[in-house]
Amino acid sequence: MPPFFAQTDPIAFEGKGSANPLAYQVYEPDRIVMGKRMEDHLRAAVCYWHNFCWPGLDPFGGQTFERPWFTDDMAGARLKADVAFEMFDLLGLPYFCFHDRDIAPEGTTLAESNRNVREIGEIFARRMEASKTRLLWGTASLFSHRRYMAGAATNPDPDVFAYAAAQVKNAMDLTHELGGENYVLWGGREGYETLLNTNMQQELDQMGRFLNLVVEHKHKIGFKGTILIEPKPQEPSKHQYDFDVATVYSLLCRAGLQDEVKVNIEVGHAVLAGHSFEHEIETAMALGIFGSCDINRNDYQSGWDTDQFPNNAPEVAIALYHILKGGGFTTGGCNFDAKLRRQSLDPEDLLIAHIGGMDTLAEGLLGAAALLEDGTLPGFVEDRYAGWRFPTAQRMLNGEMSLDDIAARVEAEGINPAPRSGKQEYLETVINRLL
Ligand code: XLS
Ligand code: NI
Ligand code: NI
Repeated sequence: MPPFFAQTDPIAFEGKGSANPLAYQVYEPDRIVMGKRMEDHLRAAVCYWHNFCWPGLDPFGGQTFERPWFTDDMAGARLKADVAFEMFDLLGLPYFCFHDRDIAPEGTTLAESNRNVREIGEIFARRMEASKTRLLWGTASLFSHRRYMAGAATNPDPDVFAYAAAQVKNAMDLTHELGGENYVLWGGREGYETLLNTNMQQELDQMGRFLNLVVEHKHKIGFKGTILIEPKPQEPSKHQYDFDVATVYSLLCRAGLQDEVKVNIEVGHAVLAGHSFEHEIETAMALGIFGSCDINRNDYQSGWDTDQFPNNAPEVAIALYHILKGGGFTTGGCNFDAKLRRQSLDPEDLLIAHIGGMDTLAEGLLGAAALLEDGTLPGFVEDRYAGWRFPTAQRMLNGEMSLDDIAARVEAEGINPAPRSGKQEYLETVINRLL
């Protein structure tokens, strides 16, 4: 097979100021930042769907990209797998991610679809022997086919629930065999269009059972990776049940799975939910369910999930500051769930987009490390809560004191708290000085 990309040498680090668009300017995998290699901090992944499947359509126009593998058959799927690994090797990034339907066409029966997926899985396994790229996560597309138009796990028809479960089993088994480090569930159509035709309690029960089936299967096959739910508030449904991190946590508690499942937080989805990305990260950290990230950006004006490549290093720095402060990634990483704009037709645009994204992440990582190493910010927060370290405060927190006890103490000691400045503007100047 002739190469798809004109570029044949792996993308190299050339440093800031290089005029070569096909070189990293900041991302240096081996550079040590806070005692750890950049590559190991960021654990970046290339996604299959936006790069190799999306044809460039928008609501008013169809395909803009011409790719030799857009044939909808197994020959095209095999070619696509080869080009995918060609790109992974050029970029030298450590991970990739896929949906079952990204990698192989749907057959006439589920058995045939599963065989197609497994055949491409064998190509992946072979290519992974010679490539450094590993699988960050696999997932199943339970949202594209019309059978899922009213939901997968939350469909009113139990046969759809069963079909989705069978599809997930195949995708999980393949993810496990390929050494995937996580398995993702994004509830594409798990939500509703109108309450007029919806039994919400029934649908939430179904969703809880489905999640438990996934976790039971994970333990049955000995999959050591993390099960992740990816929150998103709307799109495609008017309302999605996995709206944001806090909503997912309530679903997990209802299903008894808060210690089994974590979240994959996407930047653009946080924005659609009316949150900042760092809000979602910090919420997940506080609830003990932080897992992984889909790194992209939304256009702040459009109100859609525009899935653009990240290009704002200070924004990324704040997010990575919260991630590093919380201990960094374990099985998770930064998956570029991002696509080209539909006018970016050239194969090299795929490379340039990832290179720019990686440099933004690397710059953000350096910024996050600067904030942590300087210590002003974390020190200020620690100091702000220092009163809670005293024994009397601890006794209020750990349940040793009742309302009566606390009220008596306030009277006896004449407690009369003096308000302290929150110093927001000062902290904002600290950030601007360091980033
Ligand atoms: C769509 C989601 C999807 C998930 C994987 O908005 O981001 O791409 O990441 O199903
Ligand atoms: Ni995503
Ligand atoms: Ni998205």
